[in-house]
Amino acid sequence: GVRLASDRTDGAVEDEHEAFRRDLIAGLAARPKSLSPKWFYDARGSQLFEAITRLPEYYPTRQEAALLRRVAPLWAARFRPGAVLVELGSGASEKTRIVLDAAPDLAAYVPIDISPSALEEASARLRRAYPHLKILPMVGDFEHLGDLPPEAGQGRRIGFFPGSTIGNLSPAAAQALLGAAREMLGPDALFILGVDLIKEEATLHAAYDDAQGVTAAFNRNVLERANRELGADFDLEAFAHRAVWNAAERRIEMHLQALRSMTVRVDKLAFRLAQGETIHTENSRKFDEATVRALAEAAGWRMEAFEVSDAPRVALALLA
Ligand code: AVJ
Repeated sequence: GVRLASDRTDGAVEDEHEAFRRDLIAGLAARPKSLSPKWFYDARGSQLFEAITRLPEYYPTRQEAALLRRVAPLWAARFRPGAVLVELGSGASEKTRIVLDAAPDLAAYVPIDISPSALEEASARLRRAYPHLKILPMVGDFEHLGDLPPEAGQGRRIGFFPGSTIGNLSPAAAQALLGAAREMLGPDALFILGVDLIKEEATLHAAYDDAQGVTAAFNRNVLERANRELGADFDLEAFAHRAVWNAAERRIEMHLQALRSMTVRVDKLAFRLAQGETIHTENSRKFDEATVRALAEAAGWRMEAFEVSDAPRVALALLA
């Protein structure tokens, strides 16, 4: 589950390696082979993701930041003094500043992220920039939300889940997450949700297969991480990065495709890959307004606003 970063022990790191090992073994044994995108975000993967957000082809971060600058002052008027901002998958917390600047009377900020290094660096930077804000970082997987720390206080809770990270989840898992967030944040909460919108395939494809190969390095890093942390023996050169638009499921899929047949070892286990076989590493679902509204309502929220950026278009929804 999610715990305060300050309470993290070496045992937590071991637990995480164990969970990665179990998931990798199950994913390599499955057909088709797959691995959860949450394993992308070790220290190196979090850095590579930050590099992706600055690529010319990767429009979502820039478009969402511009949109957030437009809507945050309007939406922050509803926060009330003493409110608590809770961000799921906070990473480098760069967009957070736009919300913090629009809401100077927030009492606390609770960033939740799976990468301890990204969380520590982001928290240290924010403490310098916002010395009067209580910052309570929590390490963990946003799909297993627990309770907020009592230090957060009793103010109105504002959930913040930008970046279309919800697109990584299946429709059922996305609904479960929004439902769990409503439980955690309480019936009085607000929730700001960022989603990427369906658009021309070429634009989507370029965003997930950039010319400099940063997304390819990000995808391959999960194999490098398995070699580093679990002693696996993936030959990185033997895998190609693939990004494909699945029109029926309305999602970009990332895969690592074996360029030759091979055997990979993890612990004492051996896994065969045929030439051309892929490990499916990520889904990034794309949305339209009706889908977001239906998802929010199924999870017990009401969609109060849906604001769209300039092209390439992304959206921010305000739920209550
Ligand atoms: C952080 C999950 C929103 O799906 O666009 C970026 C991750 N993957 N490039 C996304 C990602 C490939 C990103 N999310």
